[in-house]
Amino acid sequence: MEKEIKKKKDTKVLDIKEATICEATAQMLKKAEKDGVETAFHRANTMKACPIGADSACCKHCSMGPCRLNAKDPYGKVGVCGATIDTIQARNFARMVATGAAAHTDHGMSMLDVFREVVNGNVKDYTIKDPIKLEALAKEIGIEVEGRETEDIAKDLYKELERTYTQVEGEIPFMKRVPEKTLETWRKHGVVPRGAMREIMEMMHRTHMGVDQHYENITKQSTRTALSDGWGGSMVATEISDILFGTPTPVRADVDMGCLKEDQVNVIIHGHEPNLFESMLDSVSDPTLIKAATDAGAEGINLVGMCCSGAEMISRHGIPHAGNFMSTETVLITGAVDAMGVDVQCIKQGLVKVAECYGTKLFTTNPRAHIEGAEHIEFEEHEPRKCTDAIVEMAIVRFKNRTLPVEIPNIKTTGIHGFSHEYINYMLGGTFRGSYTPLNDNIINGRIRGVAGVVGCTNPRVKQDYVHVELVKELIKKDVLVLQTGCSQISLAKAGLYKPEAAHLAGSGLREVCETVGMPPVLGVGSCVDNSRILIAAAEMVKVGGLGDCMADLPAAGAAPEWMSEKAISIGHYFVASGVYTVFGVTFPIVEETKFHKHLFEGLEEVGYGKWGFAKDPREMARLMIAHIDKKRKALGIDKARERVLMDMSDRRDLKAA
Ligand code: CUV
Ligand code: SF4
Repeated sequence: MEKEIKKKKDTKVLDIKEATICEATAQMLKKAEKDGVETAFHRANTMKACPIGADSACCKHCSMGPCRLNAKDPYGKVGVCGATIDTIQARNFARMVATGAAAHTDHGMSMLDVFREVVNGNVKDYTIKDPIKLEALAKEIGIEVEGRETEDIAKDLYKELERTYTQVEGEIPFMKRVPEKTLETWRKHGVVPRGAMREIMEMMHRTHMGVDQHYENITKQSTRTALSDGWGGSMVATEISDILFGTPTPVRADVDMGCLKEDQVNVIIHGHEPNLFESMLDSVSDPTLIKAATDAGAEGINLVGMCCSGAEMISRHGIPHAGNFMSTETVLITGAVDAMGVDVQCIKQGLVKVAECYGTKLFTTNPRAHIEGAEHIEFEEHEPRKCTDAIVEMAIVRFKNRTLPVEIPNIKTTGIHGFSHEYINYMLGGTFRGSYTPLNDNIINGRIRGVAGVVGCTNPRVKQDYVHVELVKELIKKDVLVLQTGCSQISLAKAGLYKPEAAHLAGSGLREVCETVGMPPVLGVGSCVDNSRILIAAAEMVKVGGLGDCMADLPAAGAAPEWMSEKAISIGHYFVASGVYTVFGVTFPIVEETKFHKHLFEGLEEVGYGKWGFAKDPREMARLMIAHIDKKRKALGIDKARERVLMDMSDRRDLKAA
């Protein structure tokens, strides 16, 4: 009996080697065991995912249910109202898109709020850092700029971009950036977004009990909603943040937990909105606060980012980054974090307990996101320093009272981050002829096989970072240039792929391009909302010419190998809608062999969009993406060029060897 109980317990022990390939996180998980601390890794280990939910075979949209269908016999049963498996799955999927899109668009709208207040002179702590981008953007969407003051242009830009959210009829402003043929497809299908608020509202309406009950029609609105995110709210968030805080250019920066400093006051910002982080940047540079820190016995104040806030700040300013989504709890186990300030999205409630264990001060700052057990100090754009100064002051107090031993993993990797689409343009084309022509040329001549976006979260249901790293390594080995955002960018940065020297891991064609330009084979472009940079780059590639006339023609693919959030589903769907083959890992919330599954995985492509794909294994994922890229190369008639260039290069090597 005794033995049996013990055995049962053992099966619940977390196998750290299977949980993560991040050594710092592994070290902290070992410490967690010693300290008796629980994290999401442990909870995922003991809590089995609900199998019916995992298949999206249940509905709780009304109180005649909740209804459960049978994934093994999907058409054997319908809900009480008669809803079929396709309706139920399409509705669940649609609501994930709506929630994800709402998160991104609400974030974007907050950035636009700050912009308006800056332009009107009501907010003085932020300014317009990139007036050149402001003007270029205004011009691009049809605002008169010639001979006008920046302030006037900015006012018009605000009014124009507000339509992204509030417009009830017509097309959102950034539709002007979409390649003509792609836009034509969207118009034909009636999915050009009007305004994000309208699309999300309609999506929620249509998924109410007894409204839209045809999976194809539901998906149409999912598409429209997702596009209002990618080409709407997310794009506004990126562009306005660049205008206010600066457009990223390459910058050297460190990642991993070794960025924490034992002898300094460590402050972490985790969440998504750059205004909080920017203000914190000011706070930690304030001489009075620095003096307070040194008076408390610290060598200084050390500001570090995490998750997407961090990905955005490492890209824009080279602020060190301590780790991605699955490391936010474990980083607190170091005992070195004096304060963590969070705003919105991807903030685990579990942080409260871990913070408590180590006496770390955890602060919520956004009126949208309080957490029971965390102290709330509201962040207010008109007086941002009030919040961030207070957090630093509390961090100093915690530093002074540190009692528990600190253990910081001595692991830190350096790399180059901050490739905005503007910079990619400049890097490849040079100052005077900045353009995507050289990129297109290198794709056409076959040195670069194609382009992939590898993005998204980490998830305790799979080994942290492993799928990201293996997938990207495989892609670059096969000459696919990889663009990255969010937690995936951090996974690869930790693995050392952001060093220009990592070019030696690339295939000979891609390596040659990287070495000529001096860039790493993997380009980090920022946070999740910055996936819009990848859309803009793709649109630019179409416009430059030679690679077909719509985005679906490009030899390109996308992946979110360790996704977990509803935002990821919205991102995936706007990439698919834009013409990209997008492969997700971990799990896909749909029963196979249903009409809805077929619609997403095949049907959409047949009518001119991209399509969804799924694979758990990174090599299988790479295989699917590369096969798609090769299919597109063939359709473009450039498959032969690649065979030639590869032949040339090995010939040249042979010559050298001889
Ligand atoms: Ni917005 S959405 S875990 S922080 S990438 Fe990271 Fe990224 Fe996913 Fe969240
Ligand atoms: Fe069941 Fe239909 Fe109600 Fe959903 S909407 S819970 S399927 S009765």
